[in-house]
Amino acid sequence: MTADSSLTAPGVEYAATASEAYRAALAVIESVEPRIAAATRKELADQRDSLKLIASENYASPAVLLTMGTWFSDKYAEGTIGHRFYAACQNVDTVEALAAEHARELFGAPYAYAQPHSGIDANLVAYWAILATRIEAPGLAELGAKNVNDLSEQDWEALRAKLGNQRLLGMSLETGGHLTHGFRPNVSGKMFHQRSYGTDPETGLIDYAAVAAAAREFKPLILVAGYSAYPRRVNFATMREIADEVGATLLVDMAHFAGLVAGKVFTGDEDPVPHAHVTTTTTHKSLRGPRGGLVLATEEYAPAVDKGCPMVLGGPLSHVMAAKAVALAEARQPAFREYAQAVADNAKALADGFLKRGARLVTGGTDNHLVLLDVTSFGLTGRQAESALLDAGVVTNRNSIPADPNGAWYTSGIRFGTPALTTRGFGAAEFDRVAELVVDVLKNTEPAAASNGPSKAKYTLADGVADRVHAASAEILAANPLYPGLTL
Ligand code: DSN
Repeated sequence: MTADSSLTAPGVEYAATASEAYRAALAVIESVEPRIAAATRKELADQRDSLKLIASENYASPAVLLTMGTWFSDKYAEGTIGHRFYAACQNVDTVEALAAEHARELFGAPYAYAQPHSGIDANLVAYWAILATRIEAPGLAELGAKNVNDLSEQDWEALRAKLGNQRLLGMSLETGGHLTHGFRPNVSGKMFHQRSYGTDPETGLIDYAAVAAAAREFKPLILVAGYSAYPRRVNFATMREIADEVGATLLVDMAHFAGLVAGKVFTGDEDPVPHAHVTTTTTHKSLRGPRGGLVLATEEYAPAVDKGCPMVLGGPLSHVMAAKAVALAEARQPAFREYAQAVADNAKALADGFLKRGARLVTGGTDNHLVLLDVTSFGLTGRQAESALLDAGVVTNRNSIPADPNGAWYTSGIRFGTPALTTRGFGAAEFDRVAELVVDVLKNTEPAAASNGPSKAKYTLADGVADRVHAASAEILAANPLYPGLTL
């Protein structure tokens, strides 16, 4: 397999080798549990046959996927590189060091920690590292302890009293923030006194003056920037100014747009890494790697982040760290920059395709990888729209919109993302066609009646529409195959 294992590369030299590898793997699995082999085959067929528009999903390369299926999965390696609580971790050390090196080089970060299993783990590591650096370190000095392991139960008691009063300011879930940014039912909303900033009700955009005013009043220890459903870029230099003014640590969660940072679409004030004290991400969204997390930090926060295990994490997933190293190596190739730019260009084409067909978009458009469509203009809830689209082979997810009249379960929005279909080779023309197909489905969907008015969940999709959309998308999908040349 060459470095150029881009999924859309013509010639697909890797395909024959990858096909052999997967056929062999499935034969082995089949001999033990044939239903799992069958489900694995079916999952590929289903992914090949649908328009995957979930903004947080992608298609990792065969190199990344194959890296996860090895005996690194069998190894325990709690601890850090060169300092493990288990014997025989020399190869895990190699893997983790390479993942961290690629991450540092790719993002220009002084320090990278590749152990988090997910984005939520990465954020928990970051929160505890910030607390440890900001709160525990002075405490440790006062107590004459070298590190947290030296603390007595009484010392911990004293520190817990200080920890429990810490404040966190993050973007609200309904305006695009993430659960882990202080949402009440999440541990982040329980371990901190939290407050949220939203977006301007007219424009839907982050109002930096309002964020600054909230920060001045609330005086958070941690200011969180980053989002899961905000279709715009963020000025991280301004966020850092706000954090500095109130003495907060700036944590940026770039899980959604890490690929656009890696691909140098977001640079300068839009690149979080030079501005944030700590940056977290997942590796499987626009970054196109394995499912997992990553933390980047300044020298100041690095020692505490490095203690993610045992503070928050147990044994690292060495096979996934290996796949992170492979994915990050791919993201350092020039082709990844072209991919990242195409992701952003395609989101714009999708947004324009919706707008010219009369749909309403939160913020009126996009300049990142996602588009948030307000489906109330079609008389639908997000739940109805999501289900009707799925009937037609269009895979999306419902999402709240600011001041959502339908709440967080039914919602009023559909979130679309371009990372996955861009990996398949879709361009602006294909995304315009996708917009046309989506609007066709939504215009032909009606809420069903319930005993007390229109249902928020049930709907009817006019006859023939699902077949029509399936047929149209089958043509575009066939022209842009997933894992071209890969046969099972
Ligand atoms: N579940 C991810 C998303 O869809 O945005 C975030 O955790």
